[in-house]
Amino acid sequence: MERSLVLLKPDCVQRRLMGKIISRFEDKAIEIVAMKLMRVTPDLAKQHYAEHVEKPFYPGLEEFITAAPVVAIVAQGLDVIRVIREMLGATNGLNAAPGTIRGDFSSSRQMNLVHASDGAEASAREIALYFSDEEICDFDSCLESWCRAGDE
Ligand code: FUP
Repeated sequence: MERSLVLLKPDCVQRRLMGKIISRFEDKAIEIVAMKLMRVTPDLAKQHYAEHVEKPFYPGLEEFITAAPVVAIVAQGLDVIRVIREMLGATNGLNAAPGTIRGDFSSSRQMNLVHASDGAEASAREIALYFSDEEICDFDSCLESWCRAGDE
């Protein structure tokens, strides 16, 4: 089982798209094991986007990500990091394929609705930034035996 840190960004919250996006993950039988509405502070933004802090677009990115609440989610499933990245589509909504979340709902590079970890190392680092161990509620999913075979 793998975990990914997913953020429904301020544009997703403001546009009332939270339910639609969460439904996509639920429809795919991805488990949600932690979720909260919260505000990203400038300090948290700098930690989250540490690789981008020196880039010219960073000030605008920080302003955007701190401008309204986000929904932080820990998603769990087989190969979930790759699966969710593919469900999101290309970073820029204008380039994202139709059928992907960004392809269907975003027309922007910055306002691309959802963040998801891009690898196992990023996932562990990002989950620790947003959640304490106590906030993660792993549970036995009653759907599991009907969503994949036992040897998958
Ligand atoms: P992603 O991995 O798809 O989240 O995208 P990146 O790590 O490349 O970028 C992080 C965020 O910075 C993206 F959500 C979009 C934003 N960004 C800009 O706002 N302007 C840029 O020129 C590049 C990225």
